[in-house]
Amino acid sequence: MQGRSGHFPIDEQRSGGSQRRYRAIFLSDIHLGTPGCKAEHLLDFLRHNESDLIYLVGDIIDGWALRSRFHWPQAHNDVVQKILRKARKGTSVVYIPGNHDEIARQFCGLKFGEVSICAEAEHRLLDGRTLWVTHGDVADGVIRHAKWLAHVGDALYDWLLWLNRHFNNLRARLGFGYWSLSQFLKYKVKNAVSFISDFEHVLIREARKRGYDGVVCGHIHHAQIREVDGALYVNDGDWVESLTALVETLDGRLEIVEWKEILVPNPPSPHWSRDDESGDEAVSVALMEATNP
Ligand SMILES: [Mn+2]
Repeated sequence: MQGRSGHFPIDEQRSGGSQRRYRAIFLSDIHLGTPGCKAEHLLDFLRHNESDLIYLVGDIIDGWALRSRFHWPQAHNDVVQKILRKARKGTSVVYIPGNHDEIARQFCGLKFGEVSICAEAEHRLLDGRTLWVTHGDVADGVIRHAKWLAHVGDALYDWLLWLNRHFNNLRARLGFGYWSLSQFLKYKVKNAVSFISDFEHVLIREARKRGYDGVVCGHIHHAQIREVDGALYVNDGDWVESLTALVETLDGRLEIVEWKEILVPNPPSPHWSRDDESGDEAVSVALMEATNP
């Protein structure tokens, strides 16, 4: 067993070898507050990866889910805490709300602790190209014009994830590995595939119109780096199914990092006040209140 004293012993014991450093890390669709959120995987990722910049590209805290059922285990607190701690130690954190945490959009232009909240951002790659950073739900006509439809889609998706969990418990009992039923269905369903391609084109067109060389987004839970119409389409994935982050390496390459395995099981649980005397608690409470009015 690893130490669980609440003082991040593993971080400190870790020699430089297993820690990676990047120019920027992009995370989205974490969906804290839902049972589907793989907070332990994300925590493990955050322990092993540092960067000058972190972009939180929307759907970080799931206000829709919290409104109907409050689900907030310790690991979800730990994710918030870990990000705030990085911010305090010098990482610039930019939080771009998505549609599930749209309630945070009222705070755009403000700074909470070291976290700036913006409706969208520009990221300049090492080679000078500029990327428009947005959650991506602006491209989604369904959500913009008929929110109830999106909610129905959401309920179906939650049900699918629920089914997926039980299905995989059964697989595990029979000695099979993890296999994502929901991902499988998503890529098989023709409509979903054409929706993904429409989504890409809409965002690329908008990025071009605004004078960017490409876009970084999330929202559709499908990580990808590719050229669309001569521009760069980059999606950082999610922490519900694909467990992916987007990184820009120190030499300016964009990569998708998958974190399907937890390298350090039973991570220590940090406590608010012990080694964090600044206002993290107030910020977390404010964020939780903002998403759960
Ligand atoms: Mn979204």
